[in-house]
Amino acid sequence: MHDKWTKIGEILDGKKEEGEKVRIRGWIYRSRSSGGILFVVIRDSSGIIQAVVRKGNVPEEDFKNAEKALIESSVQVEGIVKKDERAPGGYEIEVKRFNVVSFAEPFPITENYSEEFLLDVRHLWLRSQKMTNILKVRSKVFEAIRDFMKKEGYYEVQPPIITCAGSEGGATLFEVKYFDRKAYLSQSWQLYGESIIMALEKAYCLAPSFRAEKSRTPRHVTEFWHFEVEEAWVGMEEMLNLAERVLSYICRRVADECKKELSFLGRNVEDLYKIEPPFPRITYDEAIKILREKGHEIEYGKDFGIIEERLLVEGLDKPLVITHYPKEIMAFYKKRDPNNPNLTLNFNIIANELGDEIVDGSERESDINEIIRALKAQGNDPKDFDFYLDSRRYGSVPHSGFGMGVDRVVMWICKLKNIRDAIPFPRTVSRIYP
Ligand code: NSS
Repeated sequence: MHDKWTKIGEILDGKKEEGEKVRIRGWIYRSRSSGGILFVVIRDSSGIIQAVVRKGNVPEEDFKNAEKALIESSVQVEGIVKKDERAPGGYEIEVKRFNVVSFAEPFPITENYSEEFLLDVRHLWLRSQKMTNILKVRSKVFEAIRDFMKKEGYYEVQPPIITCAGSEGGATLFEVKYFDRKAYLSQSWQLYGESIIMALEKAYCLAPSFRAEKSRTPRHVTEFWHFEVEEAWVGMEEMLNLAERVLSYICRRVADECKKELSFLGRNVEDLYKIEPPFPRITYDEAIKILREKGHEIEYGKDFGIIEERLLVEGLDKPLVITHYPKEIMAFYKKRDPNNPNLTLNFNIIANELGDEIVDGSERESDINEIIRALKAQGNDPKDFDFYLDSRRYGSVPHSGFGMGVDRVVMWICKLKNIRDAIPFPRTVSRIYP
């Protein structure tokens, strides 16, 4: 046996000659036998391929072991590459040696499974082709974000996860017993981000955020990955432009580099190449008008939920930007619009097709008294935010930022129905196992 291991994907990509000897290693994906021949489909991280084990072509013990080995047994196989139109992927391996590394017990995931059961055995379901493809796209999304931000000159910063105050309201704060005090899991790096940019000017983080969301919706989890940007000396327009460009870059990178995965998941890559700035753009007031024209009655001043966002993106082939929401429903840090103090200089980006908010951004309020007023109006004690107020006391500058829900972006790109499927081990109100 030669030393080098071949990845199954290399064979499927035609990188091995017909008749070439290869050695692969992986797990049994499925297996059937027919008159002294075993058809064993083997998977590794790069794909699946059929291995044909014929009695008499392999040592007797190898054949017995191959016959005995159940699904998910780990194996090492040596054989000859053959082109075969009928085989899944167009290639198969004529096996010469079949070595079982570890015999698996009967695998609990069979043909008929419920969503709940698959979540109970998530650690095993991750081995499915569906989850493997999603996780590859997810990895590419993170890679794309980091590459884009590096190219644009932003510093990556690691914010704290255990925090003293939240920026997104008390209702969704996870409390942590912290020795003899209370602390909270981070909802957003926002308060820290606004302090950090007084040093770094251009900064971002990729970190988990936590929300004690009781709502059981297909777009909420209690732990999500948050890509947040904060930048000194820029206003809302520039920040919105950055959010559009990074989203477009993510889509292009995934379309360029994950074609096979996207096709498996049923996503047309051409649709991703269309995600080019500028995105269509309306104000909150215009959105209210459109909703009412569509026959959806909504009170002015209410935040949009899933129903409104889905109605608004109907028929669009790019994400929708909604700007200038009413001040009263916005977090304390969003800057008032100088032209209309009832509104803020903020933007949300709603993913087309999906109809979920993937980005929330704004210019930040510069008037410390206005921040204190809004903090109190939203039931906060300004004392808990004193360090944050220092970012306004000591040489503040105009600045803006946004937060992007990365899991929702993955859900959108992979055309998933539930955010849970975008995450290896999703956390929801009812689930922290496995
Ligand atoms: O609450 S946000 O709308 N905004 C913030 O946290 C700001 N402090 C961000 C900033 O300006 N630095 O959350 C931002 C995004 C939102 O648009 C969603 O895409 C996502 O984070 N998000 C979530 N994803 C999954 N599950 C939950 N529960 C969730 N909450 C927000």
